[in-house]
Amino acid sequence: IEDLPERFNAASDLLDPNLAAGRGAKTAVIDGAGETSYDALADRVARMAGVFASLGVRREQRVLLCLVDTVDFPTVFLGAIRAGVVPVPLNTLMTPDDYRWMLANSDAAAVFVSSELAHHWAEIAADFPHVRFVSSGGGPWLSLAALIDESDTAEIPPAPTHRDDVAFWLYTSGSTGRPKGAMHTHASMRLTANLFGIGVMGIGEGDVVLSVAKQFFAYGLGNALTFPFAAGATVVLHEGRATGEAITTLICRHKVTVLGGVPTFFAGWFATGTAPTKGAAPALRIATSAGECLPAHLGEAFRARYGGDIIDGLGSTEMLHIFLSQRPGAVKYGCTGKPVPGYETRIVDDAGHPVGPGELGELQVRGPTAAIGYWRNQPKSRATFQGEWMRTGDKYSCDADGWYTYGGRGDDMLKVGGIYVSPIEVEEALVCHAAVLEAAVVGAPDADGLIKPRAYVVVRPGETADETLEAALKAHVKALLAPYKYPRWIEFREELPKTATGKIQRFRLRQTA
Ligand code: 3SK
Repeated sequence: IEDLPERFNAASDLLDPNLAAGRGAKTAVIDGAGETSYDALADRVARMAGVFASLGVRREQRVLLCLVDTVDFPTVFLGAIRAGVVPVPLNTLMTPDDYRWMLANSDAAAVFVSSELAHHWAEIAADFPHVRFVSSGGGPWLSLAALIDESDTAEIPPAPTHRDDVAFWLYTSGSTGRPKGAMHTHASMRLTANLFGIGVMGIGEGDVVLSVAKQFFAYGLGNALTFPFAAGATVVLHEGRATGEAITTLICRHKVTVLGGVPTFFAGWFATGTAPTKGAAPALRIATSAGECLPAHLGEAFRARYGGDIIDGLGSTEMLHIFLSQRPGAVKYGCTGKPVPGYETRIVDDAGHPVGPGELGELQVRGPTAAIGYWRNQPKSRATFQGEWMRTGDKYSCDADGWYTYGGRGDDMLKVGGIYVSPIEVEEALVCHAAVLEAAVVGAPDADGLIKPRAYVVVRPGETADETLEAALKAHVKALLAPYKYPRWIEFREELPKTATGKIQRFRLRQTA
């Protein structure tokens, strides 16, 4: 961190060097609407910074971004940071109830919404009349395009922020309670790029990058915004669902060289035969994977077809990106690799003492990109950020040669397609269905060994536990929660295993799942 100047604005740090290096005419972003050069992107970002002043949004105030992946995302995100305003990208798969809570929790002054997501916000907007709502499509709200057009850049310099000032937040979910807003500094984006994007992945100006994970995730933000801009590369953005077909089309059309994926994506890509041949995607040289452990056969399939490796890694929203990973050219599939240079990790037992080689314990990490804490959540900040060390909540072992292997979560959280799912939240959704007496949810492996939620349900007397009810319960959960959280399998039971004090024993269900 000390190598960065004290006065440091993450938005100008990512864009200005590209202009200084003569890359102004180079394509920075390709999205469904066309190409945006570095010059044009820098202009949009500077105009956007002016929009905040015109909306009356001041430095350090929060603004929420509920945006799909188009050039509007980096425009609003970096425009806010340039102005010293704090952007908070939101998961676009959440429910109106989640959004209402995050708006109240963050005290945001404005919300930027992609027009296709505006229906989630209509009622909320009516209840928060003091908040400015801006839509990519206008409608009843302010129009983002019009605001940018009308904004006078007048060479307004970037806000003179400090490298340790809060630049943006990302919400992250835990097993209980509401999401927590992890606050990240201006320095952290540059540091994740230097340490992992450029340092490990070797992303350079010749690369064309595509991320399956959207920009609102910490993983996608690094893959599809921080790393390509820090390296002067080109990023391809896809606003729709990252289906195998869609990703393959983009890889072939735009000669993608670096793909940011997750295991669920790679599994479907190879299983359905939608992954392109080497001949159709000759430029593809390397991929990353995160979110959950990459089964070895997927890495091997990628290497056999494209020659390069999938670099599996572990990161967290709190650390902003990957801190433990494989290395190109020295990959050992089946484990998560070794600490990324610049980070230190340790594995400790319940008393906080380091464990020996091969022994399981909690993984802790320290490094310069740790969040400075959770917004308005002192107890969870204290529990997670302990001095320089951050508790990951993941169980790991490390062998005598320094390779780290995942051993499960320390809590009951599941990672589904790379996104945290709280079993408790799914259980609560199930039990509010009229037919359900009790429910327990655990993670169970699918055919590729990837974890999905599995529910055990006891029905109320008089209810019929059959396929019709199973389908109804899945639909019920999908309607209440973000859809990826629904249980893929439901097993009806007469009773659930419990302790003497009545607590459901999920570990027993896990043994049979
Ligand atoms: O899931 C991960 O491993 C991850 C990687 C990078 C950034 C954020 C996360 C949660």
